[in-house]
Amino acid sequence: MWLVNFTCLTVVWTWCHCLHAGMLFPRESPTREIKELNGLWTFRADFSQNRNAGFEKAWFKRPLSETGPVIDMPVPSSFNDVPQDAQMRDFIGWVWYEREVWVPMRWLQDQSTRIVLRVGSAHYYSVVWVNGVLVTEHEGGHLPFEAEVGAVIRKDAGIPCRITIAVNNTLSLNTLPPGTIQYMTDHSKYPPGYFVQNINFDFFNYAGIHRSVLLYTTPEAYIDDITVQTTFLDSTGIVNYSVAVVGSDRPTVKVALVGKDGRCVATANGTTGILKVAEVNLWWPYLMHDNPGYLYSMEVRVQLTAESGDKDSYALPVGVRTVNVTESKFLINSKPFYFHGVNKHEDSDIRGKGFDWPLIVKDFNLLKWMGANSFRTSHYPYAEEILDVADRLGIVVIDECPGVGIKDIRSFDPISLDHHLVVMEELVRRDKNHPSVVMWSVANEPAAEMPPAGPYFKQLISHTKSLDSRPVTFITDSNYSRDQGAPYVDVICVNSYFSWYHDPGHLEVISIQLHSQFDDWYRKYQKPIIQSEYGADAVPGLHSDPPTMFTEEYQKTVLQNYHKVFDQKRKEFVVGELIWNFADFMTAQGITRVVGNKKGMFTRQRQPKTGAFLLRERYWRIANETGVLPTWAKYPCQ
Ligand code: BDP
Repeated sequence: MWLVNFTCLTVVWTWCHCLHAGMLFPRESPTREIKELNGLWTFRADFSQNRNAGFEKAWFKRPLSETGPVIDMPVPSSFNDVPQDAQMRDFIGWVWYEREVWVPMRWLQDQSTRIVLRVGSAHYYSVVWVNGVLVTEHEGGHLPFEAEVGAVIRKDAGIPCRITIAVNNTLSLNTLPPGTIQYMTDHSKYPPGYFVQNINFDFFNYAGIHRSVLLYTTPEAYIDDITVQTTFLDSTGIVNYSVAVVGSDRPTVKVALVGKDGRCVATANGTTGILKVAEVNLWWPYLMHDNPGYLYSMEVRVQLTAESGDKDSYALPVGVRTVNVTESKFLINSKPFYFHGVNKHEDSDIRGKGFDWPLIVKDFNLLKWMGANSFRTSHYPYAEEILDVADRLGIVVIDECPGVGIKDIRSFDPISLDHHLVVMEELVRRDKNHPSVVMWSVANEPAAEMPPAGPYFKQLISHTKSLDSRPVTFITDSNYSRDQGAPYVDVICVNSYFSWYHDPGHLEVISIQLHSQFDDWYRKYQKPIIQSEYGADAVPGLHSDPPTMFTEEYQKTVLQNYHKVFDQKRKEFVVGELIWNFADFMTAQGITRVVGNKKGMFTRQRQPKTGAFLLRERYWRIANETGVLPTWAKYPCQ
């Protein structure tokens, strides 16, 4: 089918290769430069009947403005809400982005400079050309991809370099998240060729180039990847590292660990090794220590011989901490950790899922204000920059892949599984070094009761464990006795909406149902449990007493009823509570959504509802009770 026939594009690479190995976040260093390509790009949506005109007429071969009308489109941003046009908002198919850029002469003249084009993320399927030459393709939103483009650019030195990116947002049974295209063939009801995109997840399928596009350089012999794993023994921190170097057979690798005060605390040589740090400053979560989020800088230098100067250098932030799970506890640095946090979305007015620093900083300020110590990246990986901030602030993260809405039995086939395995590899490769990331989530609310779910999740979870030592979970809404995936996870994460989707309006049943939920799951699995979602919609400004559904009072009362049970069960085996949701967010239109999902503690514009104040009191109280709250952070203090 034309909308999703991505594979026909695959070609034999002659010019450049896709990078399958390391995916270090681009950082400037004495040997690396970055040129950001954010700003206004030229844009056209392909409204042709088969959505394939761009490929048939080779729009990538010439400037986009020469093949038809174009409009301005900001990058990064979702395209949907930017034009004043309902057709664009709900567009399905290929959209085309283009930007011309001057590449610095010195990059081109020095033949040994590698020039890499990197897209932070684009949703969903992307094809990239430079000066009309195909340089890479990538399947999946939310994760970065890149291609080495020096050879292509050098061929046409002297003219600006033209970057064309075609992005297709069509979801099929084998994409993550899955979806289906439905053609409406009853011509008494629909015009010829009419189709809709069906999805089984509850957020708007925003699309476009969502994160930064960069050109960056490395030397020809370069640090391709770094992996660290940390632990500690008494007061000594231990950092096991390995460095992958490409472009040199026997490189000399020197590693130094530098503290916040600029003092070097450990050194080592070689592509693998151990750094030992006396009197280590451990990485602690926010509100668990006087000095949360302590990061060392691991400075890696590569020389071609022991005598030569630095060929390449890269500084990786490193937090020294451990994560362990027992039958009833989640331990960080061997101390019990209780998640009092939120589920989020990358979502805001106009930009949709587009990366936006003011929004990100505001959200972290709100988390700190609330006394939240954690969030889950529901329902897909968030921007790397967000994880960097979480590392620095000590906010703990459950890192989720886009395995959301897997409800159709046909999506449990080998093609989907293969792709799901690749996505987990890309996710772990990207996020493995972030101390804030304490657990991987492989999916949200899959149809775990279906027979194929068992083998599917067994393989997915064991593959994820083979990539990294962190605990792995998936998020369930199934009954404990029918869940095919739970036997393989380290922590049970349960979503439930008592008195909302079940027994709507009956607040009085929350307590009994929540007790049963926890006791049933624990009896069956003896694993720690996180309430990974709970909540109720509240239209801001809507009030009623006694509480009725959709009012701020009802939302608050649902939370209070849940909290009473959490307070009993957290003395036993419940290790966390994550509210659904941090803020209101956009969804597809439907009769259960009033301009989006309104379960936020904050509005979409980040103003607090009544529930936000309730959670704030609670989270600071919990932090106080643990007895480790630093002196600077007593509530209410700010
Ligand atoms: C949960 C889903 C979440 C939804 C939420 C809701 O995991 O994505 O937004 O329900 O309906 O089951 O509000």
